[in-house]
Amino acid sequence: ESGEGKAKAERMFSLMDGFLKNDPISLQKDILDHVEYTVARSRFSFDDFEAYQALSHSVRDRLIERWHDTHAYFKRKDPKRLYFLSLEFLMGRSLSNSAINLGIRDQYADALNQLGFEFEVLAEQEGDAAQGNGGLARFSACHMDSLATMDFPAWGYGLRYQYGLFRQVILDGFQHEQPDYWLNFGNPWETERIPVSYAVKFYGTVEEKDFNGGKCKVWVPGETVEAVAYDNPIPGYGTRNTINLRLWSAKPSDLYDMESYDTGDYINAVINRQKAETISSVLYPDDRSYQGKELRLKQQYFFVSASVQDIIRRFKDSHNDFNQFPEKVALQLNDTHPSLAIPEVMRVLVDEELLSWKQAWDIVCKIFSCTTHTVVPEGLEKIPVDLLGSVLPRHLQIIFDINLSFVEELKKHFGLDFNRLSRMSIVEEGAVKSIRMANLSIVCCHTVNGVSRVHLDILKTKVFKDFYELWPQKFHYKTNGVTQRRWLVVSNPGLCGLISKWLGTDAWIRDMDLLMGLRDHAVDAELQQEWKMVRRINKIRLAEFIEAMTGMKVSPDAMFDVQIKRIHEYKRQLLNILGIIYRYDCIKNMKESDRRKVVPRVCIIGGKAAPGYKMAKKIIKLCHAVGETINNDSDIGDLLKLVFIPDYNVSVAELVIPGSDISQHISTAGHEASGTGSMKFLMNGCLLLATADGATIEIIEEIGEDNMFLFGAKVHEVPKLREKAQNHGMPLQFARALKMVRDGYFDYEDYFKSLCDSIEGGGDFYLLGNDFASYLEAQQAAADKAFVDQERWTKMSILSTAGSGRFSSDRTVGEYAHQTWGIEPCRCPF
Ligand code: NBG
Repeated sequence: ESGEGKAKAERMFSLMDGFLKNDPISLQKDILDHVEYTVARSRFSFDDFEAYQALSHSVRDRLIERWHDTHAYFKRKDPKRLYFLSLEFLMGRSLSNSAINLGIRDQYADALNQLGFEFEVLAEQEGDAAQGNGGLARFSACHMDSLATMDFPAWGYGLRYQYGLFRQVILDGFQHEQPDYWLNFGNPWETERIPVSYAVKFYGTVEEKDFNGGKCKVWVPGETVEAVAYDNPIPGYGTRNTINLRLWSAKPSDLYDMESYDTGDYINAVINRQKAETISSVLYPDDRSYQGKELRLKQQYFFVSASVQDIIRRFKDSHNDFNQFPEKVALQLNDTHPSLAIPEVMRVLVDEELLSWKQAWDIVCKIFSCTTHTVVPEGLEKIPVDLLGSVLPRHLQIIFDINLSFVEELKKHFGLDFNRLSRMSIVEEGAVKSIRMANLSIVCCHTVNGVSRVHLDILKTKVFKDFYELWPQKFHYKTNGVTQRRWLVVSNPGLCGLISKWLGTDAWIRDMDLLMGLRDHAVDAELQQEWKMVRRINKIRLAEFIEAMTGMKVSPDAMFDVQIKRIHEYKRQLLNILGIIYRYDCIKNMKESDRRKVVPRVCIIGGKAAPGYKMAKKIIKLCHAVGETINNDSDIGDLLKLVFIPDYNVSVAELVIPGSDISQHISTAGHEASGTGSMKFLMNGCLLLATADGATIEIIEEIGEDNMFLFGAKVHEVPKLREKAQNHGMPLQFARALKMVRDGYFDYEDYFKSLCDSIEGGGDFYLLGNDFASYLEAQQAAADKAFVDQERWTKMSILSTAGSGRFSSDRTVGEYAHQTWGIEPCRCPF
């Protein structure tokens, strides 16, 4: 630094109190200051919500301090950075997670106590940030936490939706969707960065200009929208590093078009400008189908363009040679949603930075990697060429050019195998000519990652078979993980304390493999006793929550049997419900003496259905209809209850998972790419009832088949069984349960008809009939029996937690960093 700069910095520092202090008095003063000056309430009178606001601002101050230090340090060290691009981040609440990662949750709790407040109560005031649908979006959130904790120089980039995932309201057993205007109550965790904004262009035409004796392309846009940055600090645990999740919000651009103003219709011109904001207004609520909508395309390009501009600006701040770009930048595409980043980087490098096509393509091929989260070809995104050409004319040209060289390469490799060429081409011919975003990604990314071992097998042998034959070296997998900070430390403090006590350390919070140490104590009577106690307290908490949400009283002595996740036919909530009907029918027809042997169960189901997904909505209604009958049947009493938890989201999961005895992950084998819900349950010592699908196959390797309840067809058996299902009848018990639905035992028989037909008339694609007998077996012979023997059950529970270390997202992120991104930790000194 120059002498002058240094003197100025010293003077600034002398004016500060030094860094923020975390003793109880300083924290109290801080909170009260925020009550007075930020929330603008009097220190002498404020309620829980206002206290929450003040508290979160006080936490945020500490985050910002570390954020600054981290980024100054990154700037100084200039390491290769990872940019994680995702259209969805399902972050949930921030307060507890941030305070815990900063290592000052207990200090805050003390400080608040002295002010007459309780930390947990205030934490309940926070709404969920639901900027995503399901697994893919939690993947982003867990990765951010692990990236920060492991000191990786990383940034997250996404879109700041005004409306997150819809709220699910149940009326008479039917799902209704309500908008989630989550910003209504403010969002203390974000910082708007007005100066960090970029113009994003749409529509218009591409013109050719003479340049340096040659030609160059100039895109003349028809519309310009401003992208403004909102920064969300992500603190690591046990480190000063605090990284950034930068979400873009759309604002009308300053570059207004003169024409509309000149026509004199000022009011309409202003209103039209305002429409720019719709780009970041709402999250698409489907997690598996893409309709090729214009708004969706604009969302994708909007966040990609702003992010790429930001990344290139940061690079150019300290470099002037683009050949160094791949040494400094890794771009990770979360599924194909951000894959427009590929033609966008090409466009910027060729049209704006004036690199040659070849130079640019070499760079692009070194920086991109992607992860895919789907197993079915129907899940892959396609954008109609007409639409893309109208919204992003220059990008369409670039994609065509990329495809041209790609097809040439294919011809060299495979000869004139036109079937193969047409399957692999980035451009799909047909009634609607479209761009296949997955093909574009594979062509350009140096690595394509699956999310579990079996998922990679499916990609190699089915979905991307052709590509695998061409570029086997590109295909890899990194089994998913979840962050133990949120899914154990935040959500299950009781179990956490117990684990640390028995391991003699809390180092497992940064190193999950240490949990294996619990194996030595799995049959220790004292640990078993304490373990049961903690789990019981969690069950009581869950029972209270159920009563508050649904008015239903359930006994914590019963077995809590849980299935919470998006509602999908392949996830087979219907199998679960038919199993419940079967159980109900059995109990109803039982002799009194047999009844006494029944293990009482509370079956808990929760999850949202995409608003346009009719079958999924029928499954929700069926669950309610069956629940209505069972729960009000005096013959059944407490032996069986069926609860649907409405509006499932991250914070509901935090409460339900620690209180579950058994959890179901029962997709038809070969359909769940990984499944991460199961990992959260596993960590919390909840036993899994599962099919051998996705990452469950790897969970079995860690904890052994004996410690879970496994059933159903295996991945390789499914195709044959499907053929058989077309021609064979259903097993008797199954047919009986289904018939009860058909015959109107639960009313609404007309409404449920198509649901029944999808199994009986439609060839039972998801093999419910086939797996039913083994499902019941797993439920009765295994689960019920094991539950009665609490000693064995508790041992299985402890061994589940003990074997969950491999399913930490720290392990996953470490593998990505090392094998895919080529980045190193960059730890900011304290
Ligand atoms: C989901 C898969 C899950 C997987 C997560 C995270 C989407 C679109 N896909 O099996 O269904 O665990 O992604 O990889 O959310």
